[in-house]
Amino acid sequence: MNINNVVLRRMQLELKSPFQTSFGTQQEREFFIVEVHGDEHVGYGECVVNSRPLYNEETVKTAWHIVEDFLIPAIYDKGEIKHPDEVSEIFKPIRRNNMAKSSIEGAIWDLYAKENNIPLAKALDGTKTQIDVGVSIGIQESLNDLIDVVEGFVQEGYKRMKIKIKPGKDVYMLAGVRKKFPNIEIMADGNSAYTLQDIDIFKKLDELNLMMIEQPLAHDDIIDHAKLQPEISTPICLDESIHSLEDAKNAIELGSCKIINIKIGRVGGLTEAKKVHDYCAEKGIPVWCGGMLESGIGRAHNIAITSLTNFTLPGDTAGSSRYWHEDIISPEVVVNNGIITIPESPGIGYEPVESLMDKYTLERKEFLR
Ligand code: OSB
Ligand code: MG
Repeated sequence: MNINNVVLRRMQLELKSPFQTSFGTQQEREFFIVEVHGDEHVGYGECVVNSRPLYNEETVKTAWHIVEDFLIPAIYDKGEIKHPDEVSEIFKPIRRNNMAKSSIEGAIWDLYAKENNIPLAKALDGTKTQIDVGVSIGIQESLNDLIDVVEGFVQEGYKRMKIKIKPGKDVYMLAGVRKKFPNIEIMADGNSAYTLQDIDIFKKLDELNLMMIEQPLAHDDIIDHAKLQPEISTPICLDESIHSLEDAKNAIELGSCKIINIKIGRVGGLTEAKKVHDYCAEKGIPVWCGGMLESGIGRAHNIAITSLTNFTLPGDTAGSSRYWHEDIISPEVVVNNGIITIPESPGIGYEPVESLMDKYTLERKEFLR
């Protein structure tokens, strides 16, 4: 692969409705797109970082700085790259900054798949042709509001409802939803808002037949989660705590979780995400693909990795229309009865629309080799 030029675009999209988690509310989604220009094709990646360092430590500004000043130069210094698995090796001396690394690595995977005329899913050795999807629902003002939102997504066919919780908006809200919908798949996401002191809350949630509870305890913890898991029969799923294969190994070894949410950006790219997937498969730990309120470009990468066999649980990869009035790709991501069909065209399989890309671009910078 020859990489002749890299373009960064800082963009902003407006969410259809505000998204509230235990760490804050979001209406605008600021992020950036990486384009890697080869001889004949362009590969696209999305930096799924947020404007503020509330989910993890990176921000749009820090990630842009790392990509501009360290990662692009590292790629240009390397000379020719034959396979995208080499990218994580090239980035190894640079500590963490996983979302920054993942953005450019993802673009190089897309370019590689396009140059080989195969779908990204196939380049990753994915075999599924369709994937099951769920939806992530932000914290709502009232139980009635929450029930209305859940009802809408049940009607649309989503395979599971992930409901965000925080202290004061947990047992009451979830018990109310469970009562109204006795037979649907429900899970909770605590986004690190609790401690072991909250054991009574977890015991009550444990009675609601939830698929899992995602990241209830601290964002950097695996010890307390290992203490909590034996106290409840609902599986714990880790999100924030897992940044690498190493983290996944430690968490599984300690018994901190029974399920892992894989986010490509959080683990530093598709190569590492695949490693986490393969290890979990070996250990009998099911995984699913988490989302970061991506545009269609990041979403396309999520869809591609979900084609791997051990992604057995529905992910957060909802359709474009769940988030945006208009997405920046064509076709948009469509969910039919809770299912997305994996595209068969080369690369990510959805074409960024130049005019829409320009419409939502706040800042564009080119880095010629
Ligand atoms: O914890 O999974 C999370 C969004 C932003 C940051 C963290 C999380 C989320 C979501 C949304 O849950 C998932 C999505 O629909 O993209
Ligand atoms: Mg989460």
